[in-house]
Amino acid sequence: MNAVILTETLDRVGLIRLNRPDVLNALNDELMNALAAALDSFEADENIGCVVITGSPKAFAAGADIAAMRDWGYMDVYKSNFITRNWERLKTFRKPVIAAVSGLAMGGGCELAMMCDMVFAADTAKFALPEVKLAVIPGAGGTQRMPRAVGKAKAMDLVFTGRFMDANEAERAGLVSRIYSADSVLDEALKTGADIARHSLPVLMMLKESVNRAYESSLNEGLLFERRTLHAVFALDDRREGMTAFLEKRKPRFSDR
Ligand code: CO8
Repeated sequence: MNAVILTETLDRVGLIRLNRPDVLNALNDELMNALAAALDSFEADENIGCVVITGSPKAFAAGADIAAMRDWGYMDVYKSNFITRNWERLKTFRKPVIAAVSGLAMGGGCELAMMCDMVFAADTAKFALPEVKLAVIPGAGGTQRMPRAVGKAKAMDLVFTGRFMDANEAERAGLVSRIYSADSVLDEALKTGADIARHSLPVLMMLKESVNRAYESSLNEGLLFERRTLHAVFALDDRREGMTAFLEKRKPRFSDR
């Protein structure tokens, strides 16, 4: 049987490919556990500064596995704590993550992309939260992250109709940060990942935490968090090295400390 997740290390970038091609990368427990394990290992690896998650040219992921879910009842999902127990490892992952999305990102697949820090889309990418068509609702953050990304009106439009949003609309609306051709999107994500991973890792982690505060707190609390984190940066060897290298007109040599 094929592995449901394929991982590679390209210098300081960890690459994770979702790999259930027969079902358009539909997400099930096996895949989400494997994804969590891959993230654990990239988190622990001090030589990894950024992670890229991708699918196939046809599908990033077509959602949670409908065949797996069909016969579950309330007590099955409540007792086993469906989703919370193992589907949200990305939420606590501390290094930068780029989603490179080609083809379909539907339901849980769209939610997975939204758990990443940035979404790079192929011009073939299509995003949807089509759960309403199955008489279910998004369950891995779709009703919360989509309005934060694209605003309430468009989020309502997407969840009520289940329609597709193409890459251009998604970029205009703020869900996607860049669009590339289908054959270059992964390379571009890896290139950007390599550029990001050249920076000081603790500073990247502090940036991620600080931007995420914008979603999780009031403006005043967020500003205070940013200010205190900025103060903390002055404890880093890398901060002194970054400024010294600039003044000495040379490239910085970061130690991630
Ligand atoms: N789950 C299981 N199998 C799937 C899924 C899925 N989400 N999507 C596609 N497949 C399977 C198909 O059943 C088919 O299998 P088979 O070859 O054995 O018949 C195979 O993948 C290929 O699919 P199609 O033949 O349908 O391919 P098309 O190109 O004709 O159509 C579509 C592609 C439009 C993507 C179509 O497959 C489709 O509509 N899929 C369902 C998409 C969907 O509704 N996704 C949302 C699922 S619900 C959800 O994600 C949230 C639930 C809340 C929990 C959230 C946790 C993250």
